[in-house]
Amino acid sequence: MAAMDTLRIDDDGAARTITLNRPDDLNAINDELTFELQDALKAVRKDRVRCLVLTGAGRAFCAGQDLKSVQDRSGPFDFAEALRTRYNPVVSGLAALEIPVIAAINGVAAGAGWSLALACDLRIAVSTAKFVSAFGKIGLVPDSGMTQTLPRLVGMARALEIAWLGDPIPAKTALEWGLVNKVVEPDALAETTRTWARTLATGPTKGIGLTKRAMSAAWNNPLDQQLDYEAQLQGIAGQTRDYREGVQAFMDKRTPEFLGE
Ligand code: T3D
Repeated sequence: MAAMDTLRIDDDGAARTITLNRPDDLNAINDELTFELQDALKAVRKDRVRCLVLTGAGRAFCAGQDLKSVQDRSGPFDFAEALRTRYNPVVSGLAALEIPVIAAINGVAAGAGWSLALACDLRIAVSTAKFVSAFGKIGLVPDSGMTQTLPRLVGMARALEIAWLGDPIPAKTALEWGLVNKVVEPDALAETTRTWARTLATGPTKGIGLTKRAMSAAWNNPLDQQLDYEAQLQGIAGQTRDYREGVQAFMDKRTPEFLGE
């Protein structure tokens, strides 16, 4: 993959970490970062990565749209087009990855930066992290999927409170509200994330990916349809080498060696 200006990419076995790397601007999202992130997600698929971690360099996870760069926009700006070409492919790209995606939230997450964290499957936050909707304070609508992810996680009333009042949500509250899976002290973030990422990257990747597909579809399916969909996906998982290995390892009383196929 070509070197990137705004991202750092590190591999640990089949786990990959993408680090938003504009720490002087709290990893705020400029045009270049969105396009590099789109390319980085395409590379994840191509390189057969089995777990992805998204994190930020420095003291922030991500402060959302780079508000310094919007000053350079001239004339009437096409926000809809900007979202469709810049942010939306990133969010749908994350959702389409049939591997676990973990946000390692190392500090503040605001605006579309928080949306990115919400677009991940699992979230581990440091105890000093805070979450700020930010959109409302500048007269915008939450975007990059936040109007869907937030009410699904916390319910409509809390989602609207977050969007309208805009008060920063501390990590402790985020945990209580189900916005993050785990809160750790800052010096434990790297190790906790590595442990989860290694476990997931050496798991039965096909079954893990199909589980994500099934649970995502469940939002829109009536029960009968979902039961049928589970049966269909089990038909695929049951044909994998990892399923046979899992059963064999159980019989042999040993740890299974999953290859992700
Ligand atoms: O425009 C479109 O294309 C549509 C898409 C929209 C998507 C969006 O994300 S809209 C929302 C954009 N984000 C925000 O409105 C967040 C603005 N920032 C903040 O509210 C706060 O900075 C934070 C809550 C993120 C952090 O607060 P704090 O107190 O920890 O830090 P700070 O002192 O406010 O900021 C530190 C520096 O980072 C400061 O720079 P300076 O003064 O030291 O040179 C600040 O200007 C800079 N910074 C923070 N956020 C951004 C930023 N620079 C550019 N863009 C930012 N979003």
